[in-house]
Parts: sequence; structure tokens; C-alpha cells
Amino acid sequence: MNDLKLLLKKCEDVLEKNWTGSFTIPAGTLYPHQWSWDAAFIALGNSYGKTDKAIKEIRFLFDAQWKNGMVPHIVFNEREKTYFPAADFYEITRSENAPTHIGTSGMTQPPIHAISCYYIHKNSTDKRKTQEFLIEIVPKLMNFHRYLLTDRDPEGSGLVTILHPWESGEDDSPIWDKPLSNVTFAKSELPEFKRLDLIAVDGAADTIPSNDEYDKFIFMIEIMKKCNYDEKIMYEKMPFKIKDLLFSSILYIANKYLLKILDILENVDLDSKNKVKNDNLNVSDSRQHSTSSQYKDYKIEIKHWMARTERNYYRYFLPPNYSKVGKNELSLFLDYDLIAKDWIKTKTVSSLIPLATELLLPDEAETMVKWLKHSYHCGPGKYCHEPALPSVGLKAEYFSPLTYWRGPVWINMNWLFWLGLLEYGYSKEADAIRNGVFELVQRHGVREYYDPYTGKGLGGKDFSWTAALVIDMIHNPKGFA
Ligand code: 9WN
Repeated sequence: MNDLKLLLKKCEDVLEKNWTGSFTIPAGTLYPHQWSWDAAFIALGNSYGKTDKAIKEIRFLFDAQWKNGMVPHIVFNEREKTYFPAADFYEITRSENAPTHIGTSGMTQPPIHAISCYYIHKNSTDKRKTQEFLIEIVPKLMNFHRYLLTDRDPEGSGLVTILHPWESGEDDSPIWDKPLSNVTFAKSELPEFKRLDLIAVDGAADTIPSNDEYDKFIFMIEIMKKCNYDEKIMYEKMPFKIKDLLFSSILYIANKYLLKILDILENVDLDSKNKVKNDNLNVSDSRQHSTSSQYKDYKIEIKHWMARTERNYYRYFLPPNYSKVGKNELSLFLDYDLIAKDWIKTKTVSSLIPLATELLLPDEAETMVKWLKHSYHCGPGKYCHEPALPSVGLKAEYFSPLTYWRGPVWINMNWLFWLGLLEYGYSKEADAIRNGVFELVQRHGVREYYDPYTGKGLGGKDFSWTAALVIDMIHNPKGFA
């Protein structure tokens, strides 16, 4: 078998190994439950020939959707005890929005799911089955996106506010250092707890968030619980409140794919729409099963959301005094701290994420690509092990080659940039990233993240989204059509 066939098989075997029968774990021991944006990436990987698994993955997650539309970032498997904080820690019964049939966390994660649902259908060989799946899932996706653009966007900006670093998906990114420095508490306000991630990474403390960061993560969950997860009260009380650039960018892309799904369904013959029962939707009110007039209303709503995002994206994420994109280190888009009422002047890989949204003008995209290449370098004469993007610019004083989101290479971020580069026609740069990702995984294993200097695999072993996205990049050399 040639190298790519071997790599494909290796990744398919990882997804098979991590499949539990209802969903796929991100990695054994370290992450033994279902995580939200992991599930979306995994479903995309399984959409190539494992349609039933891909549908089950998304269905299991959205069966745990909260009544207000929130999709929790973790859906727990009660039998698994190797991860902290476990289901009981979150005490979600405090909220009448929470599901009662299963344990979940009380926070959310970036909305990749509509992209995956589109490709579950596009890659399917049984179009009727996946059309029915789309009919079933669309109202739930709409409820999720609506939640994000109402409860989590009272400013009506079309951009999403996160209330905890875990909601960003980039837990201990240096982006959050300054906002977290304002999160203070007495030790007595912290419940007793024991981290389990250190054991799961065989004691490699320098590869996971610090104890100080973890204390703050746990303290902020305590505040969410005290607010009974009431969105309005949390919006007032949380000491961490960020208009998140990566999260908002992913939602904008996902809204584009939700429109593509609705285009498909508007052409589906009427009778198949009535076949799918309404009983699997866990939302109360008129958001019951859709008809084509409902699809038209959905499209109008989505276009309003996207128009708001387009109107405010630069206003919130590009500081006026850096208005020329790429003019210097800090004019590459920044997250906005709603508490400090200021931009977070910390450039990381997500500063380049606008490239994946297609919101940039061609000359701005060109500037971005220059910076994107620049971050391969780790100092005079030295380079990254592979042309895959590190999570933090290698020359940044807060760069750390081994620590989680503070420097290592993450495949999901490289996958987003690969797509963005292809959209803007930078196929050479896109191919470099794709080949860099393949090199890392072929030579250093299917891991959670990688040392940008040496390529050494770090964190979770047999990591599902790494496997899933490599499968997509192999099947889809030119990205999403
Ligand atoms: C907290 C599962 C998740 C990913 C996140 C990654 C890490 C969890 C943790 O693992 O976060 O949700 O315990 O560190 O940062 O992006 O979804 O793979």
C-alpha cells in the first residue's frame, strides 16, 4: 500500500478503536466522553464511508442539547471515571434548560457541526437517508446558532461571547492570560478537587495547563453553578467575558453551510419531509418540524445573522489604530475583552483565522499569508519541523513548544487554515500545510498535538480529530467544493 493508503488506514483504525457504539471518544483515558467540536470533526471523518456512525455521533450530541438551544461541550458517559470534572461536578439540574436523561457540562464549544452535517450528506451513498437526517437536524442546528446569536450576543453584533476559556476550544491559550489575571478568588472559594489529566499524560506536566490556570477554570465553573446557568445572570456576573474571534469565525462559516443544507432541503420532495416524526426534537415551541416555508424563514434569519457578523467583524476584532491588516504584529485580528473593554493584544494562530472565513479582501488575505508563512520560523536559521502552523508564533515571548495551546501544532487549526488558503487560491501554501500534517502524523503518530521544533507527538494518543481531519484531507485534496 502506498504511504497515503497506509496513513488513511491508520486513521480509520483510530476512529474505529475510539467508537463506543453511540459516539466516539477523543482519546482513551484522557477524554473518555463525547466532546462537542470533537464530535463534529469526527463525524466529518466518518462521513467517508461510515455514514451511520457519523449520523449517530451528531444525533447523540444533539439529543443532549439544552432547551435554550445550547449544545454542551461534554456529554458524559457515566461509567467512565478517568476525567475530571465529571458530570456530577457541573450540577446541571440547577437549570431547567438542562436535559434530565444524561449528564452534560454547563458550557458550549465552537459550532463546527453544520459543516459536518453538510458533508455527511455530500459524501453519502444513501441520499434519502442523509436527506432525512438533514431534515431532522436542521431545527436543532438553527436552535444552537440562534442561542449563540441571542443569549451569547445581547449586543446584536453577530459575534459570540464566551464565558469560560474551555468554550473557546483553546483552553490555556496565551490569549486568555490577561483576562484570567483579573479572575481572583480566595482558596476557600475553590472546592476540593483532584486533576486527572496529569496521570493521563503520564506525568508530563509541561504539556498541560498549569495548576494556577486549572484553579481558575474550576472557580469559574463554580460561578456558573451559582448562577444556575442562567444566561442573563452569567452575562452580568462572569469575570471572564470575551468576544471570541475563532468561535465567531467558525459560526460564520457554519452559517454558510447551514444555508447550503437549506438549499438542498428546499429541493427535497415534500413527502419525505413529512416522514420524519417530530418526537425527536427536544425543543418546546413553534420550532417544531420544518416545511419549505419554514426553510425560507430559516434562510432569512441566517442571512440576518451573517449580515450582522459582516458589519461588526472588523469593528470588534481589528483595533482601529491597527486598521491596516498585517501592518504589524498586532494588526492580524484580536479577541475583544468585554470586561476590560479592550482588545487582547496577544497574537496567536487564531489571529489568522479570518483567512478561513473569506471575509478578507484579497490584499488582506495576501498579507495574512505572509504572516502565516512567517510563523513557520522559530528564530534565525531555525524552522518548524514541518510547515504546519504552531498554535503561537514561535518568536513570541509566551511561546512554549510543549504546552497545549501555548505553542504546539494542532491539526484542527491547520485544517481550518488549509481550507482558507484553498478558498483564496493559495494552493501551494495549502499543499505545504497538508503535507506537513501528513508528515507529522505518519512519523509521530495520531496525537492530540505536536512539538513544532521536533514534531514529537504530545497529549492524547490515538486522538480522534487528528485521525478524522487527516481522513478528510486525504479524500479531499482540494478542500471543500
Ligand atoms: C476541556 C477534547 C477537548 C477539546 C478541547 C481541548 C481539551 C478539555 C480539557 O480537550 O479541552 O474541554 O479537559 O482540556 O482543549 O479543544 O475539545 O479533545
